[in-house]
Amino acid sequence: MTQEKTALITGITGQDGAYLAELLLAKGYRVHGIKRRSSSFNTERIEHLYQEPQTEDQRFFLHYGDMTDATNLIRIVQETQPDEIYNLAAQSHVQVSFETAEYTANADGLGTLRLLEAIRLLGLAEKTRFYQASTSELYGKARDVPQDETTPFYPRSPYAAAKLYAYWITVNYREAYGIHASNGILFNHESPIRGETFVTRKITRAVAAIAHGHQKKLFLGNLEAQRDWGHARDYVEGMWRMLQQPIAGDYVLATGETHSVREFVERAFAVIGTPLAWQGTGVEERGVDAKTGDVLVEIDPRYFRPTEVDILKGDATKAREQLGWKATMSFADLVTEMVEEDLVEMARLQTPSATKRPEKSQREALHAE
Ligand code: NDP
Ligand code: GDR
Repeated sequence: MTQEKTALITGITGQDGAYLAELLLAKGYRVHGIKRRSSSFNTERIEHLYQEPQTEDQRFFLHYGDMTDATNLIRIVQETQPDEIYNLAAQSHVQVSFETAEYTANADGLGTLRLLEAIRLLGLAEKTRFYQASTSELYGKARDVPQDETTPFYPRSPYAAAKLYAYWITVNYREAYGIHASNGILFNHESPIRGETFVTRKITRAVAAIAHGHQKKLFLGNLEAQRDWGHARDYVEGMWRMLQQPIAGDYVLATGETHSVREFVERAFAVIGTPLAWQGTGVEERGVDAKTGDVLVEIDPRYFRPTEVDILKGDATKAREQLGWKATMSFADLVTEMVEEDLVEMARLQTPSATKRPEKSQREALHAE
């Protein structure tokens, strides 16, 4: 166990925030998280970490806040005096960023600046280490494959452009003010608690719903996109390792393998024993059950993006050599874990004591991005 440190996590209610909070609490940290006020529950992923305010030796705290609210962020940083800040909060959906470009720039780009300014203005430049959740989306249309820390960026969405600003302002505050500020350039990482509108979880939930007879078909966009998919639990370990280095830096975290959306779909259906066959081409293409001929997958052009990122494949040599980090979960195991967890969840929702939940999950499936 490390000595007791205080960490502040923005985006604690998200996939990575939940895994990171678990990791830091297990290491003996006091963990403060920023959550947004929401009209419905948004703390499902961290409910198991919640402690009653009366608990002795309280080590987990939540604060209301928003990346677009500078005075709120300054106050929280002042009150918590963190040794480490992990900036994970973001409007993180690439397709949604085309519709909410200005908000995405504000939350993801300027939000990062607000936190760095809070560190500087409060005189914490020497005390507080900073992690920025940078992304493989920065590479966008980069010609070089695999991508590493030296590959030029070419963002392909308002999300990636906002994250580009966040990347460089983090580098700038490191160089200008000596803040221990690092960028983790993380390739896609997934898990059973991945947001339901990202393609992996959308697929695994649909496969589980189809297996339970709650859904007939899955509608997807571009099946040819290739991604380097790892497991989120591995990646939050890498974030922590970056902030334990004597000198700050920028690191790629990736598995080094790439797979298409099509492969992900095929493997997910294989977990429930359904072999897929493909018929037709373009938007008319269909994925059918090779045994029964039932149509299980169709293309919906609404899910095509104005500009797409065709292939991401990372080279994490620097992280392996300097942080001793590597991805531990294979693609096949990742898909299997996600489908199996969604099958369990789907079965749980079917129990009489949880009658309301299937309605909710079906509603969400209908609105999945
Ligand atoms: P999620 O979408 O699961 O979580 C995003 C978090 O940010 C949620 O807690 C969300 O709150 C919060 N948030 C969104 N907007 C604001 C705002 N304006 N103010 C305060 N909080 C806000 O993302 P992940 O956990 O998957 O990713 C974590 C970070 O890493 C993100 O910055 C993402 O862009 C980046 N990233 C993710 C990768 C991945 O593959 N997962 C890869 C590379 C980078 P709420 O719950 O209320 O919505
Ligand atoms: P990505 O993740 O854009 O890589 O961003 P997402 O899962 O949304 O898309 C991956 C690829 O799948 C294609 N696709 C679909 N995507 C969605 N969401 N829904 C569909 O129906 C669908 N059909 C095909 C997409 O076109 C794309 O090519 C994620 C986020 O976590 C970012 O925050 C993070 O920075 C990057 O990963 C690394």
